[in-house]
Amino acid sequence: MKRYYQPEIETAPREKILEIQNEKLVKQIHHVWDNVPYYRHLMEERGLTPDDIKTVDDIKKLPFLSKADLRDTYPYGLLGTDLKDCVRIHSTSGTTGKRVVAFYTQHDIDLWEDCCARAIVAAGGTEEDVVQVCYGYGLFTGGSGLHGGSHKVGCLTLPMSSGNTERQIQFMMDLESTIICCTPSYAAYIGESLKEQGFKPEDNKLKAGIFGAEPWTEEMRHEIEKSLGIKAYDIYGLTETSGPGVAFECEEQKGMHINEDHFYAEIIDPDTGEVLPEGSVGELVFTALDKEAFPLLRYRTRDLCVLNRTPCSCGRTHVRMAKPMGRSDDMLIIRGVNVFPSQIETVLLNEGYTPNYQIVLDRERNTDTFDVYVEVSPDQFSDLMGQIQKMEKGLESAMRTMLGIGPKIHLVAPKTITRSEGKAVRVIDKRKLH
Ligand code: ADP
Ligand code: K
Ligand code: ZN
Repeated sequence: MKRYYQPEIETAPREKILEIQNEKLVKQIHHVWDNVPYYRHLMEERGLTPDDIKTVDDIKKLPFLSKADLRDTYPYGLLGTDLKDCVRIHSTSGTTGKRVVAFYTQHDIDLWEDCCARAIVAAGGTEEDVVQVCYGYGLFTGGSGLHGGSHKVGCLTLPMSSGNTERQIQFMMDLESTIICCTPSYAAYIGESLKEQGFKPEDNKLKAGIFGAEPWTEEMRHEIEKSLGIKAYDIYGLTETSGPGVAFECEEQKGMHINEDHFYAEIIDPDTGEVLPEGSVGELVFTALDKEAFPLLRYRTRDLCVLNRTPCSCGRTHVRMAKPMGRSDDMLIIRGVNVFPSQIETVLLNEGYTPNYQIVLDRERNTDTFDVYVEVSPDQFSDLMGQIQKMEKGLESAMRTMLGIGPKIHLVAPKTITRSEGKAVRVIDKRKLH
């Protein structure tokens, strides 16, 4: 079986990867300097010219770009080519504010789809596979990215888009899909729906799933693997750097290989901007080395994670990034304590609950209130009607142990928390309304 989509580059020696990065960076700096006046101005402010950037070690001299720069220059201010050379536009999901738009030339689409093809092959995909893409199609990058990658690998591609779960299941069964691509929250929902329809995990032909676009825990992975009877692979990316496929998991399932021939990664201290030594947890920053239309340099993702350069048994030589634990702006500060929604998910799944929950924050008499609504499963619901209060207390104390702060838990009936077909909405923060 073919293990790599582009073996020569995916398993290239480190020196070779560095050489490619340095060569591409020098070219890219000139491209940006010549074509993006906004960035040229940021460089000039620091007294930099393209001659100051000779290798990736010089990247740290360059200014950062953040989402604020993207909003300030919306829509065309960071364009690196003539609009007539662009063939596609995508937009962020707008999870954390106003949407930003990204542009692609045909070359940019090609390299993006190559990255997604690498992810599909790493998950065991070949031309024998039927790939069901149930990420949203449209402005969102998830659908098109995996769709393009699936074509490149030669898989039979089912462009389902998200939603209409009944039809998803019918096609999955009738057309014998072998690989499914969607958000992990939608995968969990599909798993739940299959069970409700009386299907066992071994009744479907799925062998693998490629899930990303939102944070998900290891516990969630096990849940999905069990309910769908598959191996679940993580995939990471963001619209600004093209879309999913910037990094992807191999069969080791221990971190995602970053496609370093296209993206140079740094980890910085989110407060000071200082580049942190390898192995530190910090904010992930990407430089796109060969994107033409939207050539972001040192883009701050706000995703917190850690890089790992130890060799991987899969033979790929590209650096691995850990599962992002969430964005720096996903972190909730509740009565002074830092809380990530992913910690709550971990506790719930460890304690045998469903991953259907919602966090509601508010303020009462100048104190934050912290409520977590947790759905019980139908089994729990019928056995345990009388024991709800005891369960709520048990969960409150498990949360207190994990978080250092105790939410008020409300167990709610099955099917009362809205399911997500795309990215899940986990937090409702009403505090800002006061
Ligand atoms: P938005 O920023 O509006 O959500 P995108 O669809 O471009 O728009 O989302 C990119 C973001 O999604 C990333 O910055 C990251 O926070 C999150 N993300 C993508 N893939 C993963 C993943 N595998 N694990 C955790 N978070 C992810
Ligand atoms: K085929
Ligand atoms: Zn690997």
